[in-house]
Order: sequence, then structure tokens, then C-alpha cells
Amino acid sequence: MEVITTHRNTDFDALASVFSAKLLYPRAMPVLPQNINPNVRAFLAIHKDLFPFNTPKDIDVGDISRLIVVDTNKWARLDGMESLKENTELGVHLWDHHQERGDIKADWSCCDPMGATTTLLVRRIEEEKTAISPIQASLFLAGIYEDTGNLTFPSTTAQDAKAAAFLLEQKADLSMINNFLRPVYGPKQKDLLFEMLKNTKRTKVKGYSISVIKQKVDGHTPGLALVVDMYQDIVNVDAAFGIFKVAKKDRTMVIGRSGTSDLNIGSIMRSMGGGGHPNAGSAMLKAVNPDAVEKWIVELIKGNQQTSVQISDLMSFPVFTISPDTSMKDVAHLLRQRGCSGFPVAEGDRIVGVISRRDFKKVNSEQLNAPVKTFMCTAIIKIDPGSSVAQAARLMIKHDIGRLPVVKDDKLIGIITRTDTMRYYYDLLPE
Ligand SMILES: [Mn+2]
Repeated sequence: MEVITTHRNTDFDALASVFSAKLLYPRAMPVLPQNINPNVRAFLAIHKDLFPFNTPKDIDVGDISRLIVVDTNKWARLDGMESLKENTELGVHLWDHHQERGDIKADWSCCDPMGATTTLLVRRIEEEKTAISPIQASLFLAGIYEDTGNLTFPSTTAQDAKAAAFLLEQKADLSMINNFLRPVYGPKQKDLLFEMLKNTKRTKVKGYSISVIKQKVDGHTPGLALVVDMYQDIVNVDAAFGIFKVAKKDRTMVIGRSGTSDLNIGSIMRSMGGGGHPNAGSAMLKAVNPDAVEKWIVELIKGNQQTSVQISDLMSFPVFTISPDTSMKDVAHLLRQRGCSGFPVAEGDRIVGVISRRDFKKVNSEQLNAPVKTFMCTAIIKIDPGSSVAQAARLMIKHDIGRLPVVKDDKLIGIITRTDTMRYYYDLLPE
């Protein structure tokens, strides 16, 4: 017997992967975990006849000769398949877009980095010219849209968009997708969001603005990820974390959302035993103190920072500086000669001011012989070499400046410009 299965808390990408795999493995039987996420459950409640499946309880797992695993590469995320883990006779095919390694050893796999696992399968369906119905196309497109945030998450690839185009050609129904992808947001979620907003607090960790909210929830609360998502949007921080202690059960759900690609939520959640993508992830913890979890998150962000791009990786050095006694006339000449819009003014390696083209507006011709120290701006906006690019960009926007001196232990060690940060955001970093 051949079986196609996927991860617990089955989402649309997982469900779409199972049923697109069914087209590629027509003899295989779809087996879904008991635990399915609420949107998918609502979809299946109506579409069960069109997408028939079994649960692990309905089948004899011992009869499985080949397991087709989609949208996960970890045994622990499958339901009811534990006994197969040690089965050396078992053939395994793996279709997955998660890039961290799992423990499922496959004899054949397709694990290219894509925004959605469904994309990998739809690409093959298109190559094989397998016919698909508009309803199948709609489900598959829902899978791609869910995992790519309607093709907007940074993990989205051109292949995801191509697969989406193909599915629209196959008459995928967008209104149906919008209906089911609309996440659970009812009075319970609204109350929770309002409660979180009342208790809003922000902190800075390694240059990122972070908000960690600890909240009690009673019993099963679906839609926590959406609530954290909305919360992050409203309080406008680089990353938001919800630590939800489930009353009566000794369980704590941690959900993270990040709006910046250099703060990887997925890797933070993996360190906590959960999982996710760069922009979103979650972990379920047992018997923990929420205060300790908050500290843990902060520590992980500090650690995460070291592996991501820092200002010191992007800055230019050595920095051309001028001395405080340089005349304004000479400064004007140097600005023209070097094609710069400003210079740091330094005594030795200590920065004492900044002069820019803009400052010349207040200088009349008699004052051109005056030293730069009379006109330079001494309220210096500077940045630490360990800060993030997001932090630099924020300072530039806030103060409307195009360059930031990079200062360590009071010494000027480099300069970062608007162009440097843009280059980073548009992935033009030199290899
Ligand atoms: Mn997925």
C-alpha cells in the first residue's frame, strides 16, 4: 500500500500538497493527521467528497510499503507513523520546501527551496500535462497563497508565481480561496488582540524593535498566529512575539512574526523546539514560566544577530574625514572634488561633527573663510557596528540623513550610506 501524508496542524500548503501528490501517485491513499488547522477543517467540511482521505486510525500502518511525505521532513510532525521510522523495507518519497534538515531519510526527494511545497508538485503536474479541475486548481492555489502570503513573503520564488499563473489558467477560483484563507477572527481573537494592545511594550534588542507579550488564554484558541500578525502590524515593531499560556493545561504556545528578513523567526523557533519560516513561526512548550520564555527569546535574538548581516559588513572604511579647522571654502572644494554630499569632521579618530552640502545654505560668502567647526552639526547621529541594517535604515529615515558614521568605543571606524543599505535590501551584496 502506498500512502501520502503530511504534517500535523495541517495547513493549506500541506493539504494542497497531499492532493496534488495524489495526481502524481494515483494509486496512493491520502492520509491526513487527526489534527488539522481550523481553516482547512472548514474547507474539508464542504469539500470532503471531492478530496477523500483517511486518518491513521482507518488504516493498517504496517501495510504501507511506500510513504510519500509532503511539506515536512520530520517524523515527529507526522501523525500515527512512528512505527515506520525504523522500517528499513519502507520506500520514502519526500516533497518539501523546508530548508532545515529533518530526520526523514528518503530514497527519492524533491526539496528545492520554494515559497510553498505545493509549487514543487504543481510544477511536476504541469510538466506531465496532467489534467486538473478548477476545484483542484483552487485548492492548490490556496496552498501557494497561504505559504507565500499571496506571493509577498520574502521566501516567494519566481516558481511560486509561475505555478500560481498556471493554476489561474486552470480556472482556480479566487473568491473561493479568499473565503477559506480568511483566517479565524472572531470575538475571542478580537478580545485577545485588544488585551495585547492594552499591555503593549516595546524593547530594543540588538537594534531591532521587539514586542513580547505574555497572555493567558483559556483552552483552545485558534487564530493566535493571525492575532500576533495583526498585533505586529499595529504596534509597528520589527518582530512581535506572543507567549500564550493555556490555562489549566501546562502548555505555552509561542508565536513569532517578523517584518524584517534579517531577523529569522524560523531559526529562533527551531531553537525552542518548534519551526517556521524567516517571517513566521511557532513553538509549543510544556511546563515553562512565561518570564523565562521571554528572556529566552531575547537571548536567541542576540544570538541570531551574530549570524546575520551587521553594519560592520556593509560599512565603508577607512573614512575620509576633515579636521575641525578646515575652512568652509576648502570643504566646499572637497565636496565638489570627491562628489560627496557630506563629511564627518574628526579630531584624530574621534568624530566631533558632520558637515553636509545642506549646511552651506546658512553660509554667506564672507563666512567661507571660517572653520568648519562653526557650521558643522554636532548632534551626531551615529550607529554601532553590531547594529542591524534595519536599524540604520530607520535612523536615516527618521533624521532624513544619507550617511551614518559607524562608531565603536568613541572611535570612528566606518561610514554607512543610504546606497549601502539599499544595496543590502535589494540583494546586491557582493558575494
Ligand atoms: Mn509549507
